[in-house]
Amino acid sequence: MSKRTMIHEGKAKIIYEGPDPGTLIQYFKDDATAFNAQKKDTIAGKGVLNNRISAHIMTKLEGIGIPTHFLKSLNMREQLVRAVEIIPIEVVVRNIAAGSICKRLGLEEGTYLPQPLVEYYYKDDKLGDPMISEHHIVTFGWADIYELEEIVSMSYRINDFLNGMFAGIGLKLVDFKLEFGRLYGDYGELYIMLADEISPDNCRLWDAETNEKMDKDRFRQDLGGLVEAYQQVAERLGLIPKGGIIQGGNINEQLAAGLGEIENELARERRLRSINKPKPQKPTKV
Ligand code: AIR
Ligand code: ASP
Repeated sequence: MSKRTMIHEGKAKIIYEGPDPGTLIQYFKDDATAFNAQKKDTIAGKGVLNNRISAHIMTKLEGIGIPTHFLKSLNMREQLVRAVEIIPIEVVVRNIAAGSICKRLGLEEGTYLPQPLVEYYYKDDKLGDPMISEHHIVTFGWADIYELEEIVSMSYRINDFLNGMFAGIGLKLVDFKLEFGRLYGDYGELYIMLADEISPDNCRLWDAETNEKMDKDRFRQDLGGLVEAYQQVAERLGLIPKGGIIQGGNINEQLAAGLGEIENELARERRLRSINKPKPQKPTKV
């Protein structure tokens, strides 16, 4: 690992150069941060669980025709992904009010929204990821209208799919954050694909019966039991054996290793779908 070229170190992941051109290795750290890294901690096993959960969800999304950067699981903490050009926008989809929308609009936590809501934030830690509109995105050229349309339609489809998937295991999908990237094909075609990760670090998940929080809010709000909650999510998804792979802060290495192989079988059957992007024009209105 020491010989590898690090491309980028983020708050929860490290990106290394991949074995082949056009590939990267995504390493999941145990670090947890919140409120733009003002709050920090290391939580043993979090990276292993997020790697596993995210690999599973990305594979399922590929199965319904959502192109993702995920190629395959490599080991407990690493996955091979396609090198994409990250679009600097965080797309948040909300079904139930929680977190920043409650503060911003004075909504009571737990209020069901009349319909799923898509929001955009500009991905810039120095600015604290400010909320933006579609007009900001197009005006500053972070994405064009065709890309944005693709991103929004993918986000709604992902929401539909994940809502069903989590409902099936007794969890409410309150909200989640997505990131997308561009991949250029050999013939100049453009693929927009889901990037980053989907895990309890960037979804809010509540137990359907008790409304108990099973996501990073356990850390943000000092509720404790973060790894236990993430394990519960992984266990309900059928990804780890009952009782979990992290016990008393220690990872059962034997159990954790090799858990990704089923997903890798599925990942081999990947399809790509390009968007027909005409020559960019300067749009005036979205
Ligand atoms: N999120 C946003 N920035 C980073 C992350 N992880 C996720 C949160 C939450 C959703 O986006 O984890 O699921 C909305 O966050 P907020 O803070 O805007 O309410
Ligand atoms: N991940 C972001 C941070 O570290 C925001 C959050 O999840 O609260 O600050």
